[in-house]
Formats: sequence, structure tokens, C-alpha cells
Amino acid sequence: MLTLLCCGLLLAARESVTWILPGSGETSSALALPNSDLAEQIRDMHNKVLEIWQELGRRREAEAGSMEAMHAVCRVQPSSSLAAEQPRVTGWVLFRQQAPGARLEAFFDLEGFPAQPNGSSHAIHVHQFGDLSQGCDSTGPHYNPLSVPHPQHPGDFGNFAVRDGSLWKHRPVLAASLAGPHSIVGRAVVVHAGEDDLGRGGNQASVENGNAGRRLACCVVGTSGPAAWARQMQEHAERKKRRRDSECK
Ligand SMILES: *[C@@H]1O[C@H](CO)[C@@H](O)[C@H](O)[C@H]1NC(C)=O
Ligand SMILES: [Cu+2]
Ligand SMILES: [Zn+2]
Repeated sequence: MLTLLCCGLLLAARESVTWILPGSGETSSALALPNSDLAEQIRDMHNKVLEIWQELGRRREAEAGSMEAMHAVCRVQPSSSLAAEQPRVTGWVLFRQQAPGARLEAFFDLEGFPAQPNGSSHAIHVHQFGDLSQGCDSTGPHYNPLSVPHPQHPGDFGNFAVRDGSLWKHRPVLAASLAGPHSIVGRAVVVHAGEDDLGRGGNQASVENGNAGRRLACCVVGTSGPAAWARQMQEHAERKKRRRDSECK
């Protein structure tokens, strides 16, 4: 759009030159003044166009710079309203998104689940409010900006298998976002005691929350720098290597 405008200006400037030039060969000094005025105007305009062009370039560079990935962290803590006999789940959920509108990636690193039964499945969702004043109970229902049934909410992360009481998972494609009007920043991640029935439970609760049971632990998603993600990536690589090594022995 701006490019078009600039070209238009240049074209208009050139046309006014050729239009006035036939008179410029005359010896009349009366024409000399308007002509030099015009030349100055054209120079001015040229400089302005150049300035706009350079400014555009600078902005494009700045945009590319701000296209650095967005990060967020969520430090999972047991719900303060948890009954004493319930498991105390702690850990981290880390998020990375390369650009607004790009897919969201996350690391889930949690421990403190009951070790038995081994392989149990736990639902994790984004809930509407980042309000932990009544523990995880005050985080409200599933975050549902488009009023769709469960499990189509942006923060329906599904089920996570727990091994020996802990869970450690990289999910490369999540529907939620850290940017835009439906950003999950400031909202809560909730870890449940039960499995998500993914809307197939045949009751109203199933298409609202997947009948995932008690809210064991939760946290509020907050923006962060890239350091936590980088550490997790490194640990991820090391754990993979350790697992490979132990499997090879
Ligand atoms: C739990 O399951 C994992 C893999 O599914 C297995 O490696 C581990 O040994 C199991 N732990 C127990 C206590 O059975
Ligand atoms: Cu939930
Ligand atoms: Zn949901």
C-alpha cells in the first residue's frame, strides 16, 4: 500500500517535470524561479519518499526481531483446597510459541502422583481464571472463548500417562496460544486426579470438562524469557540419552 503510494508520488513528480520542461528552454527568467522551486520540491519529495522507504525497512527489521519465540512458564503446586489424603503433585509446564498464530509447544514435567496403579492417566486443561485464592477450585471452568463443547477447548491438552508417580512429556502441537485475544497467559493449568473421557462420557459434564475428577494441582501461566525452555530442552536430550544408554546395556 505504502509502496504504491510512493510510486504514485514519484510518477506525479516526474509528470509535473515533463509538463513544465518545454517552457524551461526559454530565456525568460520569470520561468527560472518556478522551475528551481519545482526542482526543490521534487528533491524534497524524493527525500521524503526515501525516508519513508528507509523507515519501512527499519520497521520490517524490528518486526523480524520481535518475531523471536514467545515463552511462558507455569509452576504447578498442589491445590490448597486439597484433602490431606490426596497426592501432592508439583512440577512445571513450559510453553514456547515461535510467533503469534504458530503452533504452541509445551513440556509437562510433573511428579507426586500415586505410583499405583502404574500407567494411570491424568487430564490436564487450561481453566478460565488465574485465580488460585481457593486453590484450584477458583480457576473456574475450562477456558472456552468460542463457546464450544469439550474437548474442543483450546486448552484441552488431553490425558497424560504417569509412570512410577511422575510424568514428563513434550507436546509439539497444542491448539492454545500465548498471543492474541485468546491467549492463555494469566489463566490456569489444572492437573486432575482422573482421566479425561474426551466428551464420550454420555452426560453433560462430559462435554464441559471430560469428567476428569478432582483438581489435584494447578498454576497460573506467566510470560518468561527463553532460559527455562532451553534448560528443559537440554535436560530432555540428556534424559533421552540416559534412557537409550540404559536400554542398550
Ligand atoms: C511402571 O511402568 C513403566 C513403563 O510403563 C515401567 O518402566 C516401570 O518399571 C513400571 N514401574 C513399576 C513399579 O511397575
Ligand atoms: Cu480441567
Ligand atoms: Zn475442555
